[in-house]
Order: sequence, then C-alpha cells, then structure tokens
Amino acid sequence: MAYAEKFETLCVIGLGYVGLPTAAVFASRGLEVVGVDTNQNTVATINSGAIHIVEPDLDILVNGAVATKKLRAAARAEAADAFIIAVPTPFTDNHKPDLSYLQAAADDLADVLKAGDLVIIESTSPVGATEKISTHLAAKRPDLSFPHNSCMEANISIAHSPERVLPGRVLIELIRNDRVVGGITPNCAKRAAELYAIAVEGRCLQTSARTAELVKLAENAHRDVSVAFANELANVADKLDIDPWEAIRLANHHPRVNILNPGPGVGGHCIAVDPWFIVDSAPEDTPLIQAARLVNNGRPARIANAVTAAAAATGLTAPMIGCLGLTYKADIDDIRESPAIAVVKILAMSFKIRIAEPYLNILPDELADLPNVELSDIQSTIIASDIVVLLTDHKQFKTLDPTAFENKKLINTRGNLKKPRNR
Ligand code: SAJ
Repeated sequence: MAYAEKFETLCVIGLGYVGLPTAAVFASRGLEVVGVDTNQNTVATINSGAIHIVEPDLDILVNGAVATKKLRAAARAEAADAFIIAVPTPFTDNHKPDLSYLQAAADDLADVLKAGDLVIIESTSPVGATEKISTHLAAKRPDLSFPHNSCMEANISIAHSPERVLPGRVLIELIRNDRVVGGITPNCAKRAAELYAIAVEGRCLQTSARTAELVKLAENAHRDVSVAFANELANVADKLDIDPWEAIRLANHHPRVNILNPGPGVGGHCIAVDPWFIVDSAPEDTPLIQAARLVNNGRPARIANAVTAAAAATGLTAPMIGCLGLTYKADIDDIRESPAIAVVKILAMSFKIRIAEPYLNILPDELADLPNVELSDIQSTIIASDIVVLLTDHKQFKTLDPTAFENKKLINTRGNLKKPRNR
C-alpha cells in the first residue's frame, strides 16, 4: 500500500486540554491543521486567535498558528493525511468506560477517510478500544481496508498513543516527553511514530495498541495508588495526633522512599477516572487499585469533618467558612472531579461559605444554586471567614502574608511539605 510520502495535513478531533496544544504544536511545525470541536464557542474562540482554557504559553502559540493560517477550527472533521482523536473518555455512574465521544469522533472522520490515512487515538482508553474503533470504522467504510483484519494489506493505519502531559506543563511535556506509540500492526506503529517525529523531541517507543492502552492506565493508576498511600498515612497521623507533613518529610530522607503529598483527594479527568478502566477489565484482580480509589475518594469527607470539628470549637452559632481554591490542582482552571468541590458540597449542608478561586469567574453549576455559597475575592473571603480552608495551593494563596490569617482557624489541606522529587 502506498502511503503519503510525508504528512502535510492533520485533523485533530477534540480541542480540549490535550487536543488544542497538540494541534497548535503541529501547526507550528508547518503542518496544515484543522482542529474540530462540537462546541461552537470553542471553534469561534480559536478562530479569533484566542483560547478557551488556561495553560501557560498556549495563547501565544495558538494566536501565532491562527495568524499564519496554519491552524483553524471547524465543527466537523475534514480530509487530512492524519487524524488525532483527543476527546474525553469518561466513566458511567457504575465506573464503566464511556466510549461514546470516541465513537462519535470516529463517525465524524469516517466520512472523510481515504486510503493511505493514519488515525491515532490519544484519548485514554480501556484495553481493546483501539481495535474496537478499527472495527467500527470498517463497518462504516467497507470500501477501505483496516488493520484489525487485513494486517499488512490495510490501507488505513490505526494506532493508540496516549497523551501523558501534565496540565500546567503541557507544551513542554508534549514536545519533550517520550511517547508510547501502539499500533494495531507494527506498520501502524511505525506510521504513527513518523507523524510524532515531526513535533516530539522525546523518543517514540513502538509497541502494540493493547500494550499502549494498558501502559497509560498503569501510569495513572500508579500515581493514584501513590497519592492514596500518602492520604492513608495522613488519616493515620491525624488519628495519632502526629503532623503528617513532618512524618512524610522525615521518611523521604530515606534514599529509597519518596512519599507523595496528602491532600483533599485526587481530582482531574485522568487519575480519578483511569484506574477504573483497569478495574473494569479485571475486577477480581485489582484489590489494590480499587482500595486506592476508595481512600482518595474518602478524603473530602475527612476534610469536611475536620472543618466541622473546628467550627464547633469556635463556639459560634453560624461560623463563616472561607474556602480557598476549587480547581482540582494548583494554577489551572480545571474543576473536573475536583475534591475541593466535593468538600464544599459537604460543608454547604451546614455552613455559610465564601469561596475565593482566582481561575473562575462564576461558580460551577453544582454550587451555583446553593443560596449559602458565594464566590468572592481572596481578601474579602479571608476577612469575612472564621475558618479558612485552603483546598488548592494556587500561587496566589502561597504568597499570602501569614498575618492575613491572624485570629482565624486555618485548615491547610495541602500542607507545607517540600515537593516530592517527582512532582
Ligand atoms: N495529588 C496529590 N498529591 C500529590 C500529587 C497529586 O494529592 O502528591 C493530586 C492533585 O492535587 C490532583 C490529582 O492528584 O487532584 C492529580 O494531579 P496530578 O498532578 O498528579 O496529575 P494530573 O491528573 O494533572 O495529570 C496526570 C499525569 N499522570 C501522571 O503523572 C502519571 C499526566 O502525566 C497525564 O498526562 C494526565 O494525568 C492525563 O491526562 O492522563
């Protein structure tokens, strides 16, 4: 099968935290890139040269790519040499992977797919999803041949290359991180590695699609288990009246120990979700991964209990609780699966709450209708509150003068630990 000599056009489906930076980086390398999103506002914002998410330096890159006409956004997929799918893969209420966005993206590109094209799934996926998408596409396009059933003869290449970028460092990690590139066939992996070689300085490690799927899930489950260990230790230390931060800092002096930071729980669309994809594949074989999820999901209630105890100790009938931060981690605007929101929801059942969140202009939907919850600025939140709960360690909070908390009870869920080595 003759493939295009080189990749000149790219269609990136899903313009979120991964898809948009990916589209912009490839555009900056000279490819003609169209980014696709079902949200009309997102399409309009990007076509105006602006961005709809907070990520360092992304605005400059997108603005330049749009100005030079290398990048534009559209509502539907368009013909291209290669397609990258970067749409969400959430879970359903009973923790099963929801592949509906992935299938919708495949349906969209199926109409414009042509012989010689490469399709890469970057969305985190349960093992077997890439082959399922190949089967799905084959059913829609019987005129083309696909790698799951025609091996080297296929005229479409399909691969899974999971994104591994850390929000807040996306542009750096997109270029510098090694990539795992898993093809349905070795030829698919080779083609996908050729595409990434245009933009990625890290190594492109070729493997099968199924292995690449598990690798990504394993990375995030590993992180979840590691944070769960820190959180479990914090639960124990709390009960024994020991400062968990001091205990962990001292333990980390051991040359082979590197305990992560406890916190209010694990949020984000990745680490709080992906371990369930492994559990779903092998429920009986994953007691550790399931336990980690339970430990991390139990943290918001523990924090809320600590606040309730502190509130009782004030002797006030209606103490005001000030919450600093709502996003799932520092210095970004992402609130998906945020444990800070879980804490606020519990506290809102009993207290009046003020929230300071420098990365949001309005309260998230799940808090917006609560009459006793109000979004405010940092200073007014602290001044008006009897108890201040630091939930997200944004830089705006870290630089606050400690005297701001005089006469307040401060509950700092992010502690004062030095950063672990791999954070
Ligand atoms: N957290 C702690 N204590 C820690 C570290 C993290 O409580 O010591 C919490 C954070 O506050 C946050 C959650 O864990 O709520 C997740 O944050 P994170 O910084 O660990 O990770 P994410 O979700 O922002 O990004 C992860 C990364 N995966 C790994 O580090 C293995 C990133 O490389 C992936 O690309 C990303 O998931 C993804 O998209 O899958």
